[in-house]
Amino acid sequence: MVVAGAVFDEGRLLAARRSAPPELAGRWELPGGKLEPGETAPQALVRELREELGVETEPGERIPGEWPLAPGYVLQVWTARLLSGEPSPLQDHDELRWLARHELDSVDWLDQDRPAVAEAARRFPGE
Ligand code: 523
Repeated sequence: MVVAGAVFDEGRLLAARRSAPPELAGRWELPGGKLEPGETAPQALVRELREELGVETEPGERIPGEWPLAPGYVLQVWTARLLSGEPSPLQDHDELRWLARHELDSVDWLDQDRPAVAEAARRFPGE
C-alpha cells in the first residue's frame, strides 16, 4: 500500500512535483510513499513527510476511497496538519506549491491522484 498526505496549512493544500522516476517526473502528487513492514498508514505518512519534506505532521482523517497504482499497490490518502517545519523538496520532488481551493486545477496531477485531490478539496478547513 502507498499512503499520501493531503497536507493543509492556512487554508491551502500542499502539492509536490515528482522528480523521479522518469515516467512520473514533472507530474504533481500528494506527497507520501510505501508502507514499511509493521507500519500503520498514519505512521508511514508521518515518516514519509519527514523524510521527503523535512516537516512534522499530525495525521487527521482518512479520505474515503482507494485508488489502484502499479499491480499490487493501492493509494490511500489521509489529511495531515503541519506541526512544525517549512516543507522543502528534500527527496523525490523538485518543486512544492501551496494551492488554494480555486488553484487545484493549476497543476498537472498524476492521474491516480486526481480523484483523491477532488475528495481532499471537500475538506478545506473552514469550508
Ligand atoms: N504514487 C502515486 N501517487 C502518490 C504517491 C505518494 C505515490 O501515484 N501521491 C505512486 C508512485 C510510485 C508509487 O506510488 O509508483 C510509490 O511511491 P513513492 O515512490 O513515492 O514511494 P516510496 O518513496 O516509498 O518509494 P521507494 O523509493 O521505492 O521506497
